[in-house]
Amino acid sequence: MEPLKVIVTGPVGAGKSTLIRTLSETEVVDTDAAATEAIGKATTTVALDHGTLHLDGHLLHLFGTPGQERFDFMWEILSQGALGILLLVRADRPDKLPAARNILDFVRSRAPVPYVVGVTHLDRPKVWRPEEVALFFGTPLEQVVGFDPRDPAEAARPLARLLELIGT
Ligand SMILES: Nc1nc2c(ncn2[C@@H]2O[C@H](COP(=O)(O)OP(=O)(O)OP(=O)(O)O)[C@@H](O)[C@H]2O)c(=O)[nH]1
Ligand SMILES: [Mg+2]
Repeated sequence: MEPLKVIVTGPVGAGKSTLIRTLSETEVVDTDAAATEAIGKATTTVALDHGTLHLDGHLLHLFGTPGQERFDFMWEILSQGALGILLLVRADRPDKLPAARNILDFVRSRAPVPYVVGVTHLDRPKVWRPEEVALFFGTPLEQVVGFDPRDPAEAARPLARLLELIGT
């Protein structure tokens, strides 16, 4: 089975590493290090996450990026050969959507492939609905999926949608 490379990207704390830990069928490689800035959590990805998953007859290799801009050279490296992009954004942090758009534009300029916007933290107060996130990105609503990356029953949903868009 030809592995299909998917890049999981988005701002700090969106849930990229969480998603890969929830879904991976192989031992996850992560590179979380103690956060040196106040980012609302103890650790942050400094290079990449890697995990694998069988989904709808495909073998996916998931590569998670760092969220911090100072590691943007990794966005470049991890974009190479990606066949799909999953951009994660927090529904309760609309102030971070411009940073998310910056990452999406960067990755799509290197890998012009289908993308899905995964909206996390929908259980929190004062959230943006997926419809509003879709409007922000100018993305069709069917490319925007609300889900909880901590929940094994939901975590594969945005990836299933991405596979439909890739159309393999
Ligand atoms: N309440 C809530 N918490 C969530 C949700 N999704 C993820 N989290 C939590 O939010 C945090 C996300 O952290 P990470 O998975 O490290 O985020 P990341 O995107 O890898 O961040 P960086 O590597 O720092 O860029 C974790 O503490 C998760 O448990 C959600 O839908 N709701
Ligand atoms: Mg991470």
